[in-house]
Amino acid sequence: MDTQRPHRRFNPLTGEWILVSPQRAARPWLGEVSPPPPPRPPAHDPTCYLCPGNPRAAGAVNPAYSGVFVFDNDFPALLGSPTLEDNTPAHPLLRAQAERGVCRVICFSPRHDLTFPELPAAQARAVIETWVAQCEELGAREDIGYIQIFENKGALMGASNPHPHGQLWATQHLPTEPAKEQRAQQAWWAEHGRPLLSDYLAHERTDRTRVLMENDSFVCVVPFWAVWPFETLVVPRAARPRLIDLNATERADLAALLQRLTRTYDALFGVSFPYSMGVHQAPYDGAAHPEWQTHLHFYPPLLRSATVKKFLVGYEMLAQAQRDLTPEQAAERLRAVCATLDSPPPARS
Ligand code: H2U
Ligand code: ZN
Repeated sequence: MDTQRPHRRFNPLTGEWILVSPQRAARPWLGEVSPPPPPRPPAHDPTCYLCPGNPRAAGAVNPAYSGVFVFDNDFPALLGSPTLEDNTPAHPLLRAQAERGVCRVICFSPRHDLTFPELPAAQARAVIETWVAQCEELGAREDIGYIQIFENKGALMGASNPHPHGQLWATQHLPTEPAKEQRAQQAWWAEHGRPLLSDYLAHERTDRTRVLMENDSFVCVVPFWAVWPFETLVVPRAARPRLIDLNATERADLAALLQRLTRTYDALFGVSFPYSMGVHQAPYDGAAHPEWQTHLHFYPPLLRSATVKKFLVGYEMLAQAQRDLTPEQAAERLRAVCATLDSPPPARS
């Protein structure tokens, strides 16, 4: 197949197709003059509701924390008790279920001005350790079935504050996206007896075209079925259904790889690169789930420069996802940028 002509690709994790139109990316990449980056925020912002010692919007006051700081979201999307009684629907097309859960905010650092790629290595490791500790705690609860960890970075992705932070929403039920992945991974396991993502990774590590970076424990690829221009997928090399299955070396290797990946992103267009990222993992439902392989998705919206964003609208909303640049071209560009990162950015005081 000529991959420089329009074609569609299948996402085996979700069962969805993506239209790839590489001929559109052949138009010249000219004339983009990016505006100067916004001024750096201060190390501590007295008006920030995430900085140590500051009051939050609903009245609580943050402690003078020095590491990672987790608090219950003051405006949670989920409550600890059922919000709606399960009942027989008035019509079979009108189904509803009670949902309960926990929403937390995870501040990555007391420093208001450092993004994840700029954190000292030990602090990035502390973020991963916190994710795992949160999953240990919440996953053990009877009323929690799934834990979604994510970060919205940058105003372009709707982050409300530059202070480095992520969130955790833990629910009783398995949400839509991981539920699609669960169905696909279960079907692959039933047929082949191996995790879908282990088989995919084995192919990519042999092929190399879409591999961006790897270390002893993790591999990062631009997936064959990527939708966002510079979308990436980070997968452990060993079989690890959940975040809590990673050993200490793997947790440290994950932190190191995520810093290298996000530094690569920042260097691509010379801006603090916006994205939504998150961890997918097996449900915390008491079953082993050998079909599952935990992984992280990065969905960055930027397409051609610091200011040109890819919108998923119109055809994407109504028909199917579509991209211009091929995943192989994206991987090549990111690899070239990554090769120039020989040392971490200079430390700021
Ligand atoms: P985002 O930047 O990804 O929107 O995350 C900020 C979260 O912080 C958001 O969910 C919560 C918001 O509800 N928040 C608090 O819990 N307390 C506050 O004082 C302000 C924001
Ligand atoms: Zn702050």
